[in-house]
Amino acid sequence: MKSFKRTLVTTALPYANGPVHIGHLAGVYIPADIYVRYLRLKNEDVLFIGGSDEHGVPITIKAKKEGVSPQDIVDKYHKIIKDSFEKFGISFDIYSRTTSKTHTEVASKIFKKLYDEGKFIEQTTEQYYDEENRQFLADRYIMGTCPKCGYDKAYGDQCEHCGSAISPTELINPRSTISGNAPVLRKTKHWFLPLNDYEPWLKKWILEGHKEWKPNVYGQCKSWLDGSLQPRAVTRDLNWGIPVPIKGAEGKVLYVWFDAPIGYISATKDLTPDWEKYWKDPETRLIHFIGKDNIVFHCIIFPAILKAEGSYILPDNVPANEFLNLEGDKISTSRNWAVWLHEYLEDFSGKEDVLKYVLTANAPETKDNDFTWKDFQKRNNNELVAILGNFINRTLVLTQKYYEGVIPEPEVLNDEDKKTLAEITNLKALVEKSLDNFRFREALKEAMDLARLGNKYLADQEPWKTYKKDAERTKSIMYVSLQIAANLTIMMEPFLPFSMNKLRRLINLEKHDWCDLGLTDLLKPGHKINNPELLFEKIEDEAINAQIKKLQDTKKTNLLENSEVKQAKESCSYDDFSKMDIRTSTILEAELVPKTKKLMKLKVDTGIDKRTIVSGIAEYFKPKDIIGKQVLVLVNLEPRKLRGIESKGMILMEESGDGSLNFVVPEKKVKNGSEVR
Ligand code: B3M
Ligand code: ZN
Repeated sequence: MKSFKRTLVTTALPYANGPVHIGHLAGVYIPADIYVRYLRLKNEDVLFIGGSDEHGVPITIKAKKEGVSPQDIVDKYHKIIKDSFEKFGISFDIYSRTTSKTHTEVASKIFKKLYDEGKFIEQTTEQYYDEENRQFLADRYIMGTCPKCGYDKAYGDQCEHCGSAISPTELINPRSTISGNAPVLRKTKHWFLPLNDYEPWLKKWILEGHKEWKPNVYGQCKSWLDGSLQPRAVTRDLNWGIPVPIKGAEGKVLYVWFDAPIGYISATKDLTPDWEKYWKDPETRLIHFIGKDNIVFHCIIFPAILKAEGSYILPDNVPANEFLNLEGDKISTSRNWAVWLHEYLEDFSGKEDVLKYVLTANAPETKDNDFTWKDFQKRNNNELVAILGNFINRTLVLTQKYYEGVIPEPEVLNDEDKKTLAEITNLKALVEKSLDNFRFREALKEAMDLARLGNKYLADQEPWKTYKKDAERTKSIMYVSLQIAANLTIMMEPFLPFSMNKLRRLINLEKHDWCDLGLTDLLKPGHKINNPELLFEKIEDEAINAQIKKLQDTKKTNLLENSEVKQAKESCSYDDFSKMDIRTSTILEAELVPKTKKLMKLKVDTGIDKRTIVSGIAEYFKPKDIIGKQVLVLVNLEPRKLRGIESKGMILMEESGDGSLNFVVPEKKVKNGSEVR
């Protein structure tokens, strides 16, 4: 294997058009943070780069929606994102932004160099233009009917109904989402990177040279390279972004996917005057942590840009993750279907490590995974509290109780003790191997095995029993347990940094390097530890139910917002209408129909008679709540049998589209049997 002197770790730059959520964390930021903390513990030379992606159409769309400027949007969300990462303990060396001055300079310089060296091709194409607003329309600003499925709200780049990728000129009846008018085609000039020219080189570099990349990453690259690569436009007609730094390109900006990855370079430059060492010395190892939707940009397009430029190194690995779903549904910013980091930090203050733990234990490393609040609670209570927390607590409490917090001097260690201590080194090797290969969930499981080992050791040795009859044996047991606890502060540090900080404080231990992991005298006899405190607390149902309720409310709001008002039915004559005999009636009795979910059996007074009606309202109302209620009943509907009960008539209900039902009632109480006309 090639040896490196230093590592540069980058994480995808989140668009500053919304806060970050658990999907971002699980896919990108938590694994990157674990990796970087691990390398730092090994005293390696490593830089950890992050920042906000502040250009591109997503920002302008959000600005339009909120009626503010793009700059307002990025200022707002950059701050929210940066603050929440900081509180959560994502240990960036710099968290920058692509609207910085340095970034404009670096990106412009790279573009200019490629342009001057003739690395782009110029092409004039026809693009949709909004004449009223005098601007070219980005794909997302054009809507029309999908040529594949007929959905009439398809976007210029994709139909969200059938999922097909489309190009704006394929849309039937296109319209500008800005003015609502039909756009016209107008000629415009752009610069393209001829990716096709880089195809042979990319094939060799990735398909032959990087077989070790994760199968999901390698597979996606292969399918791109097996198709044929096309020239890619690196400029856009847009009024938000880095101006194209050449004459004759007024009103045009760099394509956001051209400038965003260059953001990694500019951020490094803002961080250190030594930045070139990290970007141009082949002894630097460059690693991009990203989500699966960014693979083509990081493995194909950005490397092609760097290759064309000529003086930069290329990524050594791109450990992209799959997606995390939330309670069975795809996470979606626009549908507010997410657990937002800044909200989690408020709702679960002091439990940053719990989310890190759960999202690592359940990371979507090889396939999409699901986050559920119940699982979150279970992993906290059954793993963090019951395994790690329990081991530490028992060890510290017993040390306090038996020796007033002073580490005992063991006379002899028996075979079991020695075997247990030796196991630390074995586990260390496993954790290292997993981390070196970006298998974080496996690494975490192996690190937890050290706590499991500690628990088993305590349970087998039973110091609470030996204490009464064998003082020497007890000392050995406690000594071994304390060394395991001390080693946990190193092994768990990359995963649970806040908790290990606390644990070090509890046992009065300074921070140790990874190379000390495995030492069996980290805590020397005579060393005094502090009073025990709990490392993790149980999470009660109440907190979890509140989160589940929040999501349920989101679902309801979405349903209501997205439910469309149905088209009017065909017209009917007055005669048709007057055939219906609708009367005010009062519900006298109500009971659920056994073995059904939806049906309720009602006895109603229609003023004409007292009759039975079976109604599909049981999911929305409780019998006791509707008795005595005045309602409207279609009394001359043909009787029919439901579950063996004859139903005569129908109660009129309003259906709002969020899945709920409401009774339609007279404004004030009236005589039963009054007609509705
Ligand atoms: N902002 C897309 C995303 O947030 C994009 C990543 C840029 S990485 C250089 O998924
Ligand atoms: Zn479609």
